[in-house]
Amino acid sequence: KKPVVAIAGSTGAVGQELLDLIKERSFPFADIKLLASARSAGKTQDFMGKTYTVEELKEDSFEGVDIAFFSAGGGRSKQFAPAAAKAGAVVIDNSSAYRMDPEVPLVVPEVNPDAAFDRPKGIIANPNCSTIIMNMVVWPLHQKAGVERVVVSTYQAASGAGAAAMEELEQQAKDWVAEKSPVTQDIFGRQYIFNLFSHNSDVDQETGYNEEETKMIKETKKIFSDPNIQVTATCIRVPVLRAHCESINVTLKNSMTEDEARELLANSPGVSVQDDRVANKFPEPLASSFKDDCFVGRIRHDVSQPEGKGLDMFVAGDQIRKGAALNAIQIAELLMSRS
Ligand code: 2RA
Repeated sequence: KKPVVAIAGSTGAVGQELLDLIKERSFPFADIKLLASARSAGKTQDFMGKTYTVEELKEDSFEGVDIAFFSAGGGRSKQFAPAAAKAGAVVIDNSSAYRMDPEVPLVVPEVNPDAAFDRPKGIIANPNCSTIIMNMVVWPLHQKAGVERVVVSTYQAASGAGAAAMEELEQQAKDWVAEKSPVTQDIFGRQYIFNLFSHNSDVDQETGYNEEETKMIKETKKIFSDPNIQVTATCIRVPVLRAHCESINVTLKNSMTEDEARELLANSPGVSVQDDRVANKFPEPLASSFKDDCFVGRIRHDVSQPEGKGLDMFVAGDQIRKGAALNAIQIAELLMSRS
């Protein structure tokens, strides 16, 4: 039976990517409901030869819906996901609203697929984009050699802050060329072009960690079902449009050489190795944009550790695809594969 699919937040960057992926991956559906704010209600969108009208997201929007994707912010998820689940839909929520809820599985299909089938609330949470991208390359190493500790530094794209942030980055480039000073600064309140800055999420005044860093730490422990894995993160916003990059250092329990790591990662689902030292060709955000895989390179023995004990690597992944919409669609495909 083909599912009736709803997309709450259909007009946003992730909502639009979900539609693109439904088409691109021939995800089966009997009907699609596009849901958004009252401001967007009434807008039409042509999709696969049919014209759909955006409806206002309401409690009763989910009658007959089988799969409800949410990407409309944590507040909307808190307000409407329970009603969607009550109406019988499986909710796949891209917001942070339910990620740490013990009754809500937090799923990366390549890592913990079975967790998706234990969902007491009828809700499955999609992890934070920077967490997904890091987990995609750390998980195979953790399975094979055991990872004691992860140190990750992120280089996060504008897309993580939404379509408006991407538009402002482009506008700042135009302002710079036009010698407009200061450049347009509505989203981040500072110059973004030719600059970088600590991730714009709130900072814990006690620990000094921001919310993005805390998500990477807590979500990884939940997704890996390993409260003992030690993670620390520094999350930075960089002037790149839609792919996140991450520098990752792991400390291993059991020995693994860089060649073994490279071989393992090359055979890991959803991961592509780009590690050409001769040509100095390694993952880049532009080359990784609009791609499904997470690209990993700079794989090397960590010389500050005994041989086999530590590895350094550099990863790039499309924030809107694997970081959000693709992971959500893959969760839905996983559900369909076992229904
Ligand atoms: C960001 N991960 O990149 C956060 C939210 N998508 O800003």
